[in-house]
Amino acid sequence: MKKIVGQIGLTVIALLLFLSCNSSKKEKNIDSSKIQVQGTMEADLTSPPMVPAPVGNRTAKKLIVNMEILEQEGTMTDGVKYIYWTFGGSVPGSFIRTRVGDEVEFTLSNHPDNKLPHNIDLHAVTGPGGGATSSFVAPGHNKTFSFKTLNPGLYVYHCATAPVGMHIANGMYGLILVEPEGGLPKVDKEYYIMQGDFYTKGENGEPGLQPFDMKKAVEEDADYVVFNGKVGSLTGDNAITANVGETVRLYVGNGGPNLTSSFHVIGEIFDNVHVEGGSLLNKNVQTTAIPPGGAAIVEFKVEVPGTFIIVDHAIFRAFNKGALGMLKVTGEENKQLYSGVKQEGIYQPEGGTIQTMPNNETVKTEVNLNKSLAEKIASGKQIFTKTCFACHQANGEGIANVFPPLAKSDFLNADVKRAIGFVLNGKTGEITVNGKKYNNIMTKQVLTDDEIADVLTYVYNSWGNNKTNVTPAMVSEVKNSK
Ligand code: HEC
Ligand SMILES: [Cu+2]
Repeated sequence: MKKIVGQIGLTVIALLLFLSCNSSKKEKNIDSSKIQVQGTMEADLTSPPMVPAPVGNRTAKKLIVNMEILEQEGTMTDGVKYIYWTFGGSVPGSFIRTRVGDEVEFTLSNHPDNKLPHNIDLHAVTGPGGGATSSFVAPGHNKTFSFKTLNPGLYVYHCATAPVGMHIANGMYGLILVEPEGGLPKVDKEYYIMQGDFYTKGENGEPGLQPFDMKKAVEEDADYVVFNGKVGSLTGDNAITANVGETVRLYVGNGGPNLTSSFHVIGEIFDNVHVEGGSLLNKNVQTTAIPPGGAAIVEFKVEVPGTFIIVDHAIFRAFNKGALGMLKVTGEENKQLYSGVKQEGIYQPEGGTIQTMPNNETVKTEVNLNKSLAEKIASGKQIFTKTCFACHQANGEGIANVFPPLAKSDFLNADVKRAIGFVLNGKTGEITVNGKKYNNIMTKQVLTDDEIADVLTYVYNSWGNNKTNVTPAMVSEVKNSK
């Protein structure tokens, strides 16, 4: 009797073990090394911010990838040139899209005009060096090797030729996506973004062809931190786009070489993040950390129109070193989800009242309209140091490539109505100030007509400008003319 009970017990335990093994097998993937390939196809490679068409539910194939290494001069930012080393002529390099079980036959060609040998280490490869030793190739040669994609996910690839840090710092990185069996869920828009840090002999913005600076790279003292290889690769006309109601998926990588990205889209929450580019799904994420040599897939639905700023939330990198992009969403407003400004008031801590702003001449608040020029300048200076100086700086010099100067500004001095319009309504889009292009965002300033008149009078009467005396009447004229 005892023996029988014991046997039943053992059988139950065995059964349980079998079941639990089986269910964990199901959650994981089938042994991808056993997936048979059917047929051959050539991979379609794309340069950023585009990605190739989804793999969907195609069967595993022998996938031919031809990648060419090009060392070429490019533009880091206006007036600043840099010699980039690239996989496929872009930074980051061409996007490679595969599925689990593919047999990738990879040919790396080193253009005869190049000066150096290179290779490739793909983090999607299971094998020594991720392919680095098998792909080491001198200028004017090519090398072919093959590998089977065993793990689904988003992976970084990079050059691993000594000095490795220098090859990466010059732009030799990109992403390879390995889709799971059956593909990823369908979305409306997909884009490719990769962050990188750059080290130049000259300081940020110093014009001319800037050579790589090894000392700064070792010290991790980046002059530029950018998306897709240069300042402005995703701003203005280069912004990525979507329509209200669409789902957006960003394949985000970080080439480094040094700095971890705190990837964030201002005004959006990531509905899904494939953490570290793997299979773990996190939901409702504000900022996701992406280390050098790492990646993440972020997904969100865009519900309201507007320009959504993409940043490394280590925020000086965004506003001072270039890590700033834009997603422009067009479509119908949805006031229920986002109202915009509902009411503008003057907040008076003492009285505790909120007054509506004087919108036209008929509503007169207690404003001294008979201020002398000196009084206006003094009041304007106070307003300037509260609101404008954060961007245009206390001395009106602005910040190179980001915030235009107000000091000796030809743009300012040419047209006072236009300047009033900027302060009233804010400004986006390209403008040229003193021969330099700017394409950034000036936020709408919440000021009364009187305050705008004073602050602009201060600006016009400082730093070598043309001494225009701006009156509240001029401000309300511009306001009412639109
Ligand atoms: C959040 C940063 C920011 C603040 C605050 C800001 N500006 Fe600007 N301003 C900019 C940017 C950026 C531009 C260029 C816009 C573009 O690229 O389209 C600009 C452009 C201008 C220009 C025209 C270009 C030039 O250099 O002559 C004027 C004039 C100006 N701002 C005045 C002001 C005044 C006055 C204030 C304060 C009341 C102010 N700005 C506050 C960022 C700012
Ligand atoms: Cu290289």
